[in-house]
Amino acid sequence: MINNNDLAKAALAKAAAQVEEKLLKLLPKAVDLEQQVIDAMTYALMVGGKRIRPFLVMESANLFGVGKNSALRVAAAVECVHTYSLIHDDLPCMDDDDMRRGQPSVHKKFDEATAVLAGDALLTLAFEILAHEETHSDGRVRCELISYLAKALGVNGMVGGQMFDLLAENQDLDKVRITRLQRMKTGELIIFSGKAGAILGKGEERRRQAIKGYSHDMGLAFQIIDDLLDEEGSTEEIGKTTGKDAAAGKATLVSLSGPEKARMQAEMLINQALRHLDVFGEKAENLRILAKFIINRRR
Ligand code: GRG
Repeated sequence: MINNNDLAKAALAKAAAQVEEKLLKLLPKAVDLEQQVIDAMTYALMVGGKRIRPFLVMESANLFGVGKNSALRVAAAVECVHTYSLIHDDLPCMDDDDMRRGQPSVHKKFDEATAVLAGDALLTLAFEILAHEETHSDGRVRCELISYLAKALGVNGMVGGQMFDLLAENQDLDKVRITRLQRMKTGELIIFSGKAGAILGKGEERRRQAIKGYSHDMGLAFQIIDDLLDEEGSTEEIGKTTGKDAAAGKATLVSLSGPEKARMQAEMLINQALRHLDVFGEKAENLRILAKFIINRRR
C-alpha cells in the first residue's frame, strides 16, 4: 500500500520538476564575465532541495483557481528567495557551513564574493519576476505580492530573525521568544508561500485566513522537526552539517522542552494546520499530505 510519505514525495517531485523548468527559463543570460554569478545561482538552485515552499504556492494557487503560469512564476520567485537565504546563511560570517543539500555550499564551490553576489542576485530576481505582468495582469495584485514578500524578508521577517538568531547564541530564551524568532526567520516566508495563491486569486477573507493559519502552523511544526533532525539525524541523511545548534549553544524548542515534548508540540501544530484546511474540502488533499509528511520527514 502507498503510504503518506510516498504520496508526498511523488507530489513534491512533480511540482519540483515544473518549478525547476521555470527557474531555468527565468535565470538571466550573461554576455561576459558576469557569467560566474549566473553559474553560482544556477548551481545553488539546481543542486536539489525539497521545494516545499514552491509546492505550497502551487497548491494554494490551485485552491484559489489561479492559472498555472502565474503560480509557477511565484513559486519560482519563492525558491529564488529561499535559495538566497541558504547561500547567505552558509557564509563564514553567518553559520559557516561547508555543505548544503548534500553538496559543497556556494562559497566553497565558488568563492565568498561570488556567493554574496549570487544570493543578492537571486533576491532581486525574485522581485523582478513578481513585478512582471506575466505574473498577474492586475498591477495591484503584483504590488500586494511584492509588498507581502518584502515584509516577510525584512527586519520584521527573515533578516530580523537571522539577526536575532546570530545574537541569541548562549542566551536563555523562553518559549515565546524562540517561537517569535522562528516565525521571523523561516515562518514568514512559508506564510507568504501559502498566502500567495489567495493573493493571486483575490480570495475572500475567510479562505485567506484559513490558508494563512495552515501555513503558520505547518511552518512552526516544520521548524521544530528541523531542530529535531539537527539533534538526532546524521549529516549523510540530512545533507547538511547536523548538531550545530547544540554546539553553538542555540536555544530551540527542542533544547528547551526536550525531544519528546517538542515532537508532541509539532504534532499538535500539524493537527491544527489540518483543521484550517476543512474549509477547502477535497481540493486541499495535497496540503494534507504535505502536513503529514512534515511530521514524519527524515531530511
Ligand atoms: C541570511 C537573511 C538570511 C537569512 C537566513 C532561512 C535562513 C535565514 C537560514 C536557513 C538556515 C536554516 C537551516 C534554517 C532552518 C529551517 C530551514 C529554512 C531549513 C532549510 O529549508 P528546507 O529544509 O531546505 O526546505 P531545502 O534544501 O529542502 O530547500
